[in-house]
Amino acid sequence: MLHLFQMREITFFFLVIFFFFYENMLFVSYAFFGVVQLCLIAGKLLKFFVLWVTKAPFYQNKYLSVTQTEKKLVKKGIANNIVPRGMGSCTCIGDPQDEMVGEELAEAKRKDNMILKVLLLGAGGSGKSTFFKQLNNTYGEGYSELQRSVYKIQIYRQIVENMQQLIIQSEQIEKGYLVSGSDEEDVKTIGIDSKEKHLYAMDKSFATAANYVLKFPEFGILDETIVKHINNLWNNCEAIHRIFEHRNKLAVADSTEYFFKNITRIGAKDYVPTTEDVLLVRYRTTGMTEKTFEINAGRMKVVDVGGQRNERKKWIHCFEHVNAVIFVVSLTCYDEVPFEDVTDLNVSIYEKNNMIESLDVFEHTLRYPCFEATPFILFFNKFDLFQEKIKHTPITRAFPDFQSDTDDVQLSIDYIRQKFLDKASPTSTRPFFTHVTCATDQENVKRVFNDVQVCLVSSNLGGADLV
Ligand SMILES: Nc1nc2c(ncn2[C@@H]2O[C@H](COP(=O)(O)OP(=O)(O)O)[C@@H](O)[C@H]2O)c(=O)[nH]1
Ligand SMILES: [Mg+2]
Repeated sequence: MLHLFQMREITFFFLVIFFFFYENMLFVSYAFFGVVQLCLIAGKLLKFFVLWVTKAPFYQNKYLSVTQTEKKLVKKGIANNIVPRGMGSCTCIGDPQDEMVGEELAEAKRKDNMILKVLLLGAGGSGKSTFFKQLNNTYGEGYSELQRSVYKIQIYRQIVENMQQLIIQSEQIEKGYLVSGSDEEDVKTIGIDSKEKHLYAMDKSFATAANYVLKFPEFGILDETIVKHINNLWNNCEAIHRIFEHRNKLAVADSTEYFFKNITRIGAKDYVPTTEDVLLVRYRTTGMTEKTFEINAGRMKVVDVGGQRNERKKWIHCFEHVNAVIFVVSLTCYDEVPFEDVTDLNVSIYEKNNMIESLDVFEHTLRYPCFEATPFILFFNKFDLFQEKIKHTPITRAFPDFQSDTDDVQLSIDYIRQKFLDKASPTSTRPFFTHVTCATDQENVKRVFNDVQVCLVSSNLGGADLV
């Protein structure tokens, strides 16, 4: 209670008493100040009494550094990262009723200003960085012309490297490198019948173009000549297209087709990447990037990390104080070979499968003790590409036990989803959410992250049961 009275007031009070007894010249003036101070003290005593009797919530929270709601969250271990606005700023006592209303408003503001820390995890190529870029595009400052220009070199690299990869594979098939096993074995592992290998060999007329592309420097800038040769190979060479059909085993990104088709625009001297180019470029993330976005009037700090095997070792450092893990799964990776296992078309999709690797990474991630009670949000991503792929390639490539109608989109997704959910311990109370997503579709990302924000805020604050 003493903190209601300031030292100044107490000092004046004793001075008045002192001069009253010694009747010196300053008695009148000090007596005046003393009376005023006594009135103020009496007023404060009365106010203190009234507030105490009515147990006004304002008073109870007034001297706490966090609110009761925030205390509850911290106790539950789900809001250790709450940063209320104005923490540490000074406050003053006003009208109790105003303060009570103000407290409710402040509480709402504090909830709004919580920063939820969310980690984007998942195998390499699942779409983590694309989500991050899309969030920056939608809720961040977007990409200025200068920032988009930074991606130019990565776009050039993806085009040249992927074309080089296609040419190298064609040469290897031609040399007979891929037909060492029996015919049956070849069909099973690479999907190419050795009797058809001539279809994968490039015509001699493409030799100049192929040699030029193969010798192109790693960080070279596209010019008219390279654009002409790549255009020629992509538009006229059947073998290149046939090998491109096997890109799932070559770590050749799906978006490469888009870049090949747009190479004339990209090869122009005044080329500035569009936002679409930025979203589609495949660039292996190293290290981690984080940014806070305003979503649904709340704030979410999103952390993007590298997904390749060597990069995953670095994740451990970001595991502290996380409100949710968004685990991204590429729906289309069920017939893809992990980047680290790509050597040539000989690799068997049944032995090295990106979907199985993704399941392993998921299981491994769930086991980290610091994630024991952390909500997991599963994004089954690349729905646009999945819809196309499922028409000709069933998910039995990863899950031979899948018996259902093989080109049924919904059944296939349900099966994949269940495979991931089965990895959770049956005794675990950890909440899981799942979403089918398309990271390149801005509207879809907006909707999904709005849901994520609402779900996390309401479940964190209200302690609601999560599905
Ligand atoms: N079509 C399509 N492409 C996607 C989608 N999500 C990611 N990609 C592409 O997949 C590639 C790998 O994505 P990236 O975000 O770099 O994967 P990360 O390794 O998990 O960060 C990039 O070329 C993206 O443009 C999607 O939903 N649809
Ligand atoms: Mg990445």
